[in-house]
Amino acid sequence: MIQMKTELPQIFESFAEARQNGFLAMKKIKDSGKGVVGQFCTYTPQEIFTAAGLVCVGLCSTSDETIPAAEKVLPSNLCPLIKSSYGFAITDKCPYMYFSDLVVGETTCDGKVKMYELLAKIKNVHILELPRRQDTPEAKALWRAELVRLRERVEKDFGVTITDDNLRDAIRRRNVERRLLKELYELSQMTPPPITGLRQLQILFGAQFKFDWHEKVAEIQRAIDSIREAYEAGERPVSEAAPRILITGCPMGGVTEKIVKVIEEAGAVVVAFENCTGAKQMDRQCREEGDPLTNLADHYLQIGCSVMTPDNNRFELLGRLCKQFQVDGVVEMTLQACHTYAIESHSIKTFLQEKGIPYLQLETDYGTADIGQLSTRAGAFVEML
Ligand code: BJ8
Repeated sequence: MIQMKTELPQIFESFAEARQNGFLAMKKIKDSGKGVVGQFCTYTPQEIFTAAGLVCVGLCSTSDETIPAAEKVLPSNLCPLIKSSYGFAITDKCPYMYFSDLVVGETTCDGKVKMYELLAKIKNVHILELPRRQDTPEAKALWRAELVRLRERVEKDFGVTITDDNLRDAIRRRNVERRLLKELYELSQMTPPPITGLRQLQILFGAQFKFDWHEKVAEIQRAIDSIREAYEAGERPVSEAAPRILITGCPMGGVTEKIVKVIEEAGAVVVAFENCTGAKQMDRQCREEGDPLTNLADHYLQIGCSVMTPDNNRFELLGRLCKQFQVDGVVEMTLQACHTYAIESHSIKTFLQEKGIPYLQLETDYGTADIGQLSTRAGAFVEML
């Protein structure tokens, strides 16, 4: 078991509190007359919305609460993220979805693409055509053209003008957030890490639901400072002997924190998240000089994700993080019926085997019935490290 001495200050709330507080913040935002854009994917260039003076919020749902409602329309053997997100939309149970004036999705996996067709019947939806290649001039040109189309759609729907200077300022602000969140998670390069993986995940996830930029960056900075201070004062919430785990795979948060819990209850510590909740979003800075739309297009298209073919950038980041965080093992979380991640898991396993890094794939959904089984598998994995 990880040795908890004293609790670190509660800088970011639990998932439930983060959502709850986010709801209240969203209501205030709407009351102030601001427009809201909901997004589903890390490929969405949120700088276009902030440049327009809008607030953007992630809509990927993380609980099974509305899956029965979604399954009246969608097949049951579909990814829980898609079912849950759609379920929240049709039941009006998610204020973020409810308050979104525009919902932006991309042509990522087939399940999401077809769900968006249904979503468009009840919400104002814009779909970005995401290429599946990242390295060809045609793919780059298509993606840039799609960002031009998004900018025009936002300008039309919200009656605003988005200037290049607005975009540059939005890029600069988002880069500040990226840099700070990266600084925060890189604290776990230390041995032993200064925070548990669960705490790191809570901070990364919670940061999505902070809508005031100044407050957000100040809060992340405070989190960094207090974690450092506690460590320098001798706080060691994690045992030095705990095997160091990196998590890869599908996006995480909400109920899927169960994966982190079973790993850490087995005596290991999660030091890094390569997925969309973690490094994938924060690892690189977007270029600030030059044409902002080209910079955004170049930046976002290079995100490593199993929907790309080939998906070289995911492997590059994964290999780099394994070294940087000196990991003893990698756990991949795949959501049920996520074909792209499930298929790519074979290549990930081979890639890690060649580096001599042990690998475990855990498939799960948004329920809690499999916790016993996950715990047994995580326990056996940690024991052999
Ligand atoms: S950039 S990881 S947020 S696509 S888990 S819905 S792929 S069937 S979420 Fe993702 Fe963007 Fe990639 Fe990140 Fe489909 Fe798989 Fe479900 Fe998924």
